[in-house]
Amino acid sequence: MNLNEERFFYDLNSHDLETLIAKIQTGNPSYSLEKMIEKGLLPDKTQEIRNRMSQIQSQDLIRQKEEEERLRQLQNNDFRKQQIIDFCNQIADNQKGLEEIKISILNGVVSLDEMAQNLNQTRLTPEIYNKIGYYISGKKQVDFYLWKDLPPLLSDRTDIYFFGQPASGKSCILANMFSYIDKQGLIIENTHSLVGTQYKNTIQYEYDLGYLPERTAASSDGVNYITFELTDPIKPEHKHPLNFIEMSGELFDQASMGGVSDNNLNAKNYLNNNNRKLLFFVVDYDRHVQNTLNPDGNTPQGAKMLTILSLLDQFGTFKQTDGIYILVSKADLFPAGVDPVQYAGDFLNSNYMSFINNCKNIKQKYKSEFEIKAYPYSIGNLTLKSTYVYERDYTWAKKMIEEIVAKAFSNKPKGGIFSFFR
Ligand SMILES: Nc1nc2c(ncn2[C@@H]2O[C@H](COP(=O)(O)OP(=O)(O)OP(=O)(O)O)[C@@H](O)[C@H]2O)c(=O)[nH]1
Ligand SMILES: [Mg+2]
Repeated sequence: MNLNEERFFYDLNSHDLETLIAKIQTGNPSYSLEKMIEKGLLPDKTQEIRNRMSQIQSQDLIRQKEEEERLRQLQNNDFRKQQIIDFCNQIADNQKGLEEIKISILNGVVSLDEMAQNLNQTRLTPEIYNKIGYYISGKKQVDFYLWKDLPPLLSDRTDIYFFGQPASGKSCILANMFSYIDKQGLIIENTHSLVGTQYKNTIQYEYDLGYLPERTAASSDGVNYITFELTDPIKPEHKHPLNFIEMSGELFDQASMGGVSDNNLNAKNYLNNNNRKLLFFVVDYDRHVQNTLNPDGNTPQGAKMLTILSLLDQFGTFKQTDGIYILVSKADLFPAGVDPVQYAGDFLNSNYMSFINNCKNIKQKYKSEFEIKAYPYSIGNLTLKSTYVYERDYTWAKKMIEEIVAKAFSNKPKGGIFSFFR
């Protein structure tokens, strides 16, 4: 034992607790607790040291656990952050649609706040982020009628029908047209079909914000009837009273497969009333291309269109028809650089020849003057997996309005005489 040790052990019991513990904690075997006991450390003091030492040990343990937890949390945060960044980038890369994003957010996969916090590290623009926020909190649901609830069609108007299979783009085309005529100030409202007017206003308003109409619920036999007067853009004194009738694609499919029942195509004798009619057939370009790549075994659009033509023939609809328009929808997906009108025509000629020939036969059969015309149609450029329009296009709405104005029944103000304005 050296001099220092001797001195220390000489008045061992007079050292305070901290000094004793500090000595023990040096790890020097000459100052171990056992050594101190051997040198006469009082039992009380021994016990106190033991208590204090085990307290220190457990505090160390807690601290160590906390540190481990902190590191794990940091790793988790990094992981979480990366998850959010990946989620946002997938949106920016057009891999997620609005509804899918909404479901992920409602299920807590990510939150809007977390997205906002990390936005500047992602490719997602604040504009699209805000659109997602509004979609989740504010987008309205639109109702469709059931046939039984529809008001009768107003007479002395031109009825404009939209036919096409589910998701072919009918509602989007209407939203785009309504938005166009609203912006041009060409619309005079009519409250005869209130739900129809509400539907029109909603899809137009949503389209103006970039959102698309909801798909008509698969289970319902939805139909909408929208009525208003269209002002001729060139001769504003001419007003065209119109009835727009949009049938859900589901109903179109039902009719094309199982024929007509009281519940579907002509439940209200709409199709054989005395109003003049313009018929729009919407052929889904995108679906056609997808089906060519991956055939799905469903009835092709052309075949359904043919069935509908023969049903309309049975109703005598063509006796009142002033025009058949075949719209090749989603024309923004045509190959880059093509002339859209030419391309739509060629596309129909190569793929829908028998439908076109049948239209021509009908025209001959009824010795009608009416025109059969084909147009491409696009509502603009879409992103978010085709659920959001970031750039609106009114080229085709303008063309269709010109067609409608040229063909539709006109209600001249002076003298109140009705005349057919062609
Ligand atoms: N790229 C592109 N996609 C479009 C266009 N118009 C519609 N779509 C897409 O097609 C989907 C279906 O369009 P809708 O207008 O709802 O189809 P619909 O014919 O009314 O369908 P139903 O209500 O089921 O009868 C939209 O949600 C868009 O994703 C377009 O001009 N371009
Ligand atoms: Mg629809």
